Amino acid sequence: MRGRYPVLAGLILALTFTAAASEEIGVSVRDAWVRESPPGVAMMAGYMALRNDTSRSQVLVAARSSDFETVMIHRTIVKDGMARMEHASQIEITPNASLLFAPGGYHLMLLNPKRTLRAGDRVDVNLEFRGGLVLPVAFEVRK
Ligand SMILES: [Cu+2]
Repeated sequence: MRGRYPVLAGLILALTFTAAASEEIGVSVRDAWVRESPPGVAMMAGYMALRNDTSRSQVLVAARSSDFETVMIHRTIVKDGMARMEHASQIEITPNASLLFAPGGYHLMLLNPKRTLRAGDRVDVNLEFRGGLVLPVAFEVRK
């Protein structure tokens, strides 16, 4: 099942500005962005589209950024009409599938920024997958 396509797709993605790809793990990210927070709010949410072009499951187990004290993987769920956030210790991306981090669903919870981040700024986040592999992703701060 592991043909040339995942490698080729990885190379093409690596050449575009916002995309990050790792041939080693065959996982890529596009449209990575962080929502700008009002002044004084020490919490931001990060969104992205993750793609697994390998023929096996990939498991995201952690995320880290030197711009934040803490980064957690969260999921917003609505129960009995109330929205709340749940911590996800790991997220599986099934083979040849995409997983969306979007408002109202999965997001990276970025806590206690170490510098002021405004629209247009860049935040570097390392996504860590089971097996010890790390995928660096550049997130753009947007309004
Ligand atoms: Cu959250």
